[in-house]
Amino acid sequence: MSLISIKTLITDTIKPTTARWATASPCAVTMQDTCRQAAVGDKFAHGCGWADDTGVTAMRMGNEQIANALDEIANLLEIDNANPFRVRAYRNAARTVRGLGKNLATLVQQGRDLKSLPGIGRDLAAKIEAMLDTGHMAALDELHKKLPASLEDLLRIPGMGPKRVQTLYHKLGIKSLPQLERAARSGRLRELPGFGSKLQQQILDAIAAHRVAEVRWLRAQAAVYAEQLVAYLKAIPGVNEVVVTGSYRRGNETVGDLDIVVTAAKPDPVMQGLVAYPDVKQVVSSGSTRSSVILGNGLQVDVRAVKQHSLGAALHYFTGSKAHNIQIRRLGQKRGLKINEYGVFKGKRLVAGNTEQQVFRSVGLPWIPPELREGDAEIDAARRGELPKLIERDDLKGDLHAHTQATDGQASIEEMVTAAKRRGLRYIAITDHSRHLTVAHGLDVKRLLRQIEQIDHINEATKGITVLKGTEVDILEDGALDLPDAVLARLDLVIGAVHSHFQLPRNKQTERILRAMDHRYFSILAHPSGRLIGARQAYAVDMERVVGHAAQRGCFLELNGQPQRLDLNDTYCRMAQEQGVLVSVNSDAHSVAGFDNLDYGIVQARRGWLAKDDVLNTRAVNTLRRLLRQTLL
Ligand code: DGT
Ligand code: CA
Ligand code: CA
Repeated sequence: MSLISIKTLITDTIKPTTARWATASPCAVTMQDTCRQAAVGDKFAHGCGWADDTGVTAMRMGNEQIANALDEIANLLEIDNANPFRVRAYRNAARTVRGLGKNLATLVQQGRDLKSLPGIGRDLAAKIEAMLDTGHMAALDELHKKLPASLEDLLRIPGMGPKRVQTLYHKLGIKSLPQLERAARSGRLRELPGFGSKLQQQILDAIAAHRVAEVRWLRAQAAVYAEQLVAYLKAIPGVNEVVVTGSYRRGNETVGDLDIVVTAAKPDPVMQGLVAYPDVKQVVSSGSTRSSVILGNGLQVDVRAVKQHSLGAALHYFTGSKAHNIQIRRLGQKRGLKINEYGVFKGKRLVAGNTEQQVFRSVGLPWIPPELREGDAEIDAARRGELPKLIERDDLKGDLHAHTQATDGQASIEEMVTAAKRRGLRYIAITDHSRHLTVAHGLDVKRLLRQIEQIDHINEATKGITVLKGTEVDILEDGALDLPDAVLARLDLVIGAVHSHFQLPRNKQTERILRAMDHRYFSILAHPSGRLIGARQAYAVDMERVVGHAAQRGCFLELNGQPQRLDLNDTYCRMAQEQGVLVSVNSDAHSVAGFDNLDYGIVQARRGWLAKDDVLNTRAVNTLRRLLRQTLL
């Protein structure tokens, strides 16, 4: 298992169905510069922020950092045996902050009273404002003094929530991973309530995996930090371009570090500005044109300053992938060209390097989108003139997967519909959970019928967007659906989802899913592999059969845009495309901010070579309705 930072796992291991990154960053950096400008503009309006001891610019706390601090307080309080109501208050506040469609700092600046937000009283409002002001939350600093820092390492172990850490700490005095490992080996854990031998083995496995694991970050998680640093670097006098390259620009699901290319009149102020960035915890190396630092959360950042005439070559080189670069360099060699991060050279003469287009043109290729640069098939496709025209966010006409307060969402139907409309969507399907998923307060027949009626009323009163009636119905162990036909018949679409029995043998799991797909009202298979990146493996399933069956039966597969799911992965997207199965790029939003997931879903679809026509929800609503009707058996 790859290890995502501590903060991801804390809440997901407790309740994987409400993946914490579902509503990750309220303004994610996407590949489009326009979006980046807009997002950064909203987030970094001047005049407020951390003490600016660099003289370069002031920086601001994002919602994500505040939510992380609130969650951390909740975890530490719980470990500290605090009153459960207090713990819950912090956790609810973190949820509110994370699901908020707007930047908190901006709200405060506009004079909004934070107490008007759900779950935020006077005390929490003051704490949040203090954090916006100083970068710290005193309550968290105090807990850090009171409890050993190594306790937080224990939370990284899958299956280990604050409650279990509390038991370990108070009953056995365990406060670090080595102590935990010793206790697990000696069998002492089994004496504790809630610690069976299965969990004991799980802990040993996780500790072993942890030792060799490479620390990686969800791309969406790194985006928050990338955006802030980009805005900071852009404000340094003399700086022109600041681009995050590497796996981040290629849109990988996870990133090992951030690789930033900067062009500037002179490199010195860039290097000095970087090491003076308030969130730098450690300077790994600092040179005249390249430096590496580690941020407060442990994320490494490599920054290179290059001359303007090398920008294209540097972008190409540092975007990678390594495999792609090697192939391009070989093509260059065949033409007597040397290609490196400074440019394309014929002998000593620089022949290209200003733009990426020039670099590609020098080896006879059109520009290749970063998401395709994995050294698989993109160079052949480019040579043959067969690069796909990749889907873009604006191609999406609607979203077919969203939750409301009726189950585990945070907003009402009306709020979700308004937010979807504001995002430029022409339709949105409300797909709350079904009764089997009790942790999410799933809808039974009666409640779903009431929701159907409610949606009819909302549709009558709403212009510019159509609300579709749906469900995310549990696929039961035997492949039956969790709601009766009589109610499914009244919906516009039925999304089937596996939320239980992840451990079935491969053949059984596959048969279970195929049987569900054969249900007469089945429309879309949700998050087909069931993985949670960094926290849970995909269940064993024959995805080739699933895709083949979808093609035969005539139903659709979801690409779930939650940053921790991104499920379908890129390979399965291509498999679906080859079989002619339309993919639905969905947000699975649990709050108004959750529509950001569409951006992440689109990046993943692009990595899967999908074009507009390969995606179901690029269709206008009437065509969509026709396609959905065709899935009925
Ligand atoms: P990551 O950080 O593990 O998520 O993945 P990348 O792709 O961002 O890898 P990283 O940070 O090691 O390097 C950034 C880019 O720099 C990489 O995608 C391609 C380029 N690069 C790094 N090392 C080499 C190399 O040895 N040869 C070539 N041709 N390119 C390299
Ligand atoms: Ca990297
Ligand atoms: Ca790097």
